[in-house]
Amino acid sequence: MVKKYLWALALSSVVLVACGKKEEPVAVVAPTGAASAPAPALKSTEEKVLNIYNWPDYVPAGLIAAFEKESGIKVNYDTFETNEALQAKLVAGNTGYDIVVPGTVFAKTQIEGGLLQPLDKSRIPNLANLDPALMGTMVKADPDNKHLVPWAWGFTTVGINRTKVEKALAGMPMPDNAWDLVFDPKYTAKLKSCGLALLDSPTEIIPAALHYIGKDAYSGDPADYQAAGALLAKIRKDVRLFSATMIDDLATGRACVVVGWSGDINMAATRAKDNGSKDVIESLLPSTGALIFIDAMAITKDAKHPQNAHAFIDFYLRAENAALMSNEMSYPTGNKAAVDKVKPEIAGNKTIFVESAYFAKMVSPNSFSNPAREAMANAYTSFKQGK
Ligand code: N2P
Repeated sequence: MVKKYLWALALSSVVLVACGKKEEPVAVVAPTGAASAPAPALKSTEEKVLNIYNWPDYVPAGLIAAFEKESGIKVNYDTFETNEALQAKLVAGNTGYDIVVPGTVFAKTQIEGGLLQPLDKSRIPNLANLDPALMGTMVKADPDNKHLVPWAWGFTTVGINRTKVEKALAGMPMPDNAWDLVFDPKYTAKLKSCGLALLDSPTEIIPAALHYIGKDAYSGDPADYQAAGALLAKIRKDVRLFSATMIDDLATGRACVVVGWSGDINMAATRAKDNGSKDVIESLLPSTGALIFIDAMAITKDAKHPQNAHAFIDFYLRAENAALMSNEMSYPTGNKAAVDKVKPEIAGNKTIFVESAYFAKMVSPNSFSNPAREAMANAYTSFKQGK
């Protein structure tokens, strides 16, 4: 039985097989820290306000209200659509935000640049609920796990409205590698009739293109960016949308094939059904692997309400709240204590909690150096302008 979906379990599958335990269903074990009641979080002495800046469609309904009710802290919750947008705000300074949620691919240079402050872990007892394997991979961006607490992880991949795609392909078989649907002109020429949409962000699209042509998605070589640009130029005329509203674009039929985020594609499927559509919307698992991302909460260097920020982080790390995120937003949680609270249909969805064999194929997040980000931005701008 291959049903290993937690970050830790996916990584440890080899060990399980070696121990001859491969027939056992995966037991999701609560970490020892979660079983005993954690020490209560320290009280905040600040004005009762907290300013959060997170991605859209990422927080379960009612979670913020529940925190406000319990803590008496008023939360102002704003959203940003790309890592680039958050980066620009942080670099400009005086964001007014206490908590921000960068992808780890950007967080490394943000930490190095002093834009984020170290956490006071004595104020976050529920850190014990986190999956040590995931935290272990995050040290690449955040040595000693001093600044970042995972909100969710997921992957950038290809999403389709299968009903519309099959119609547009008119008998042409689906490719083995789903990335072909968005990067091979043979397919995009046909799919442009029902709508190809790409995330409107250089650091989402260029790494996927690099990976498609067999290069390191986090390459530091300018020549690789030229090559990615050359690939993208060939599909430019077939792109309908550079999108910041992917869930709706897919759910309402503005797009039939996208490069998007796994959970958003799954949310589009649910939204389409809720709207009464019979079309089948799917998040695909390209044979050469999708690109993993990890988004993490961090406290800005000039946060006015750091104690409130710690209180919210601890609140979010309660097992039931982290599970709610997976259940409602279709992203896997990095909270190990939450996993047995995830609904079976979410835990069993292989495009949310992927199986270990597929997990092993995916591209792990790395960090973009500042020059690499610049190269990406340039390649992307030329692509978008069609030059
Ligand atoms: C938005 C999820 C953001 C994932 N719903 C990409 N960082």
